[in-house]
Amino acid sequence: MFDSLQDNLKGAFKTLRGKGKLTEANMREGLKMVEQSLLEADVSYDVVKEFMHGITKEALGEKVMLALEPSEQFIGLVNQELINLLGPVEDGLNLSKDINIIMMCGLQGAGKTTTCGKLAKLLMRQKVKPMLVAADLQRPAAIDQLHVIGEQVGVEVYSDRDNKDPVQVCRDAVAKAKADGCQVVILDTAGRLAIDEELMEQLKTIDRDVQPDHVFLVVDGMTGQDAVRSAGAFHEALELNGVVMTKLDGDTRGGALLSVKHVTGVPIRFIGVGEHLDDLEFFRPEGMAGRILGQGDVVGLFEEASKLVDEDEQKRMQESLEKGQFTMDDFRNHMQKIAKPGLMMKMMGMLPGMGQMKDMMAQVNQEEQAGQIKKMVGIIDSMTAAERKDPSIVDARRRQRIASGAGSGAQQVNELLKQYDMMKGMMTGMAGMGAGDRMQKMQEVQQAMMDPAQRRLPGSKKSTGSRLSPKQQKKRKKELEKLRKQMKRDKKNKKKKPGEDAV
Ligand SMILES: Nc1nc2c(ncn2[C@@H]2O[C@H](COP(=O)(O)OP(=O)(O)OP(=O)(O)O)[C@@H](O)[C@H]2O)c(=O)[nH]1
Ligand SMILES: [Mg+2]
Repeated sequence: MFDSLQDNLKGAFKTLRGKGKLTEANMREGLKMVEQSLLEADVSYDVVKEFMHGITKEALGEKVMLALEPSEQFIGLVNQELINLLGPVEDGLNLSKDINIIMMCGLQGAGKTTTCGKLAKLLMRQKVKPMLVAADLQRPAAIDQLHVIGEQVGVEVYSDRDNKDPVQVCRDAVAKAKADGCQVVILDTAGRLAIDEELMEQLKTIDRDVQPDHVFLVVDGMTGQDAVRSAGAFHEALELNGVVMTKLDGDTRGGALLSVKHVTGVPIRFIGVGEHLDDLEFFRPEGMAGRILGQGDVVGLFEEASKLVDEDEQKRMQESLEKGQFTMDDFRNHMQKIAKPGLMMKMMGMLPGMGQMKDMMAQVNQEEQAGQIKKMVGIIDSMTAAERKDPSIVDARRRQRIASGAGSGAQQVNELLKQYDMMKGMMTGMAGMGAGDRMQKMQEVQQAMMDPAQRRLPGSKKSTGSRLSPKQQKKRKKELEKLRKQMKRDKKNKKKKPGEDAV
């Protein structure tokens, strides 16, 4: 994800690292490189300007310049500014009502229908019963597509092929969902090539009539600043409370992701990271900042990992982990699950301090990666049942035997045993905790890796993504209009290029 932005930022940090003492000129050079990285990643001009304004003063202040490791402090600053830029975002979805309605909208091909399916799957993992609604009556094939996805996910799909009125379809669907005991209704609406009056009117009518609790805009992350512009236009019409940014698995530069919250005030709530229906993640600014800076995303990693195990298995695991048991067989199970094309790379990217390892892995092709895991599994299979249960009984002689049985070296057996020990410690250490504590713990680990300086971007929008009442919406529109006029006046008064603050 955002490889070139990551590399460029890494370059900026490298210029500061290893210098015995930093001069102001060094620091300014580092700042300039950060600015350049953001501009190259297609981050909007104004956002870059504010971003640089936010970090420059502190980077040149005593706290950073005179610190023992100024480069680490500097990374901390950039990290915090990224978090400020991307957040805050409410945790999860507030689905406290008996029936919660989510409307998905966006331009043609952005990924609405796919995201509806992904979201349904994610909700089902959380024990929530969703219903998908085919409110895209533009093309008959759209209804079929949703049914296919519904079948894959195993979720009810409501459609009415004889009805030409999407509002009526949504209304009927909500009634049906209530009758069927569904807690969440997800409306898959029609898309257009460009924003037009007719589409907006249709969406506004659905919004007025069905009053969704969430209106999410699905934007294609590959389209860069166009995505941000369309988000602005949709927000004007619909008072969005979240963006789903899709196709971040592709060759995107990151500009849209880093600009959208600041430009429109609407936070990203989810990101789409692939075509598969499992490829939807809750958006967490801390995790994303960590990934961009190569610091890892521990919470994201655990969320990914938990998708790999089904519920029964999870329960069984939990029970044995609580007794402090994590055998080689469990370890083998885990390894085999990760040995899917692409998955290992993705997870590597979320592991703290694994940036370099990831680069190395990227040079090894997928088959070789799978081959490595096969080798590890081979080693485990060469152990006796007793050894798999308690590998501490493996002595030097047995190590040699196992190695020759598996066609590898004693060194590899050693490595494997070490990895197993590490994983066991981590797994059993967390087993005694409840889900909430575990999340807390992981967040602490993540935070411990960053500079916890809590600062906020001046002027950054603080919407966390909960929907406003019609009265609040009116008030906000007025405020926004006022702000816009003010900004226009300011712009006239001083036409400043980004970077004047920085250098
Ligand atoms: N790589 C990748 N592809 C995605 C992602 N999300 C959606 N797609 C693909 O994008 C294409 C369009 O997705 P749809 O879900 O049909 O888009 P839509 O917004 O419903 O399109 P319309 O209904 O025509 O307006 C499909 O080929 C999806 O597989 C993603 O996160 N990553
Ligand atoms: Mg669609």
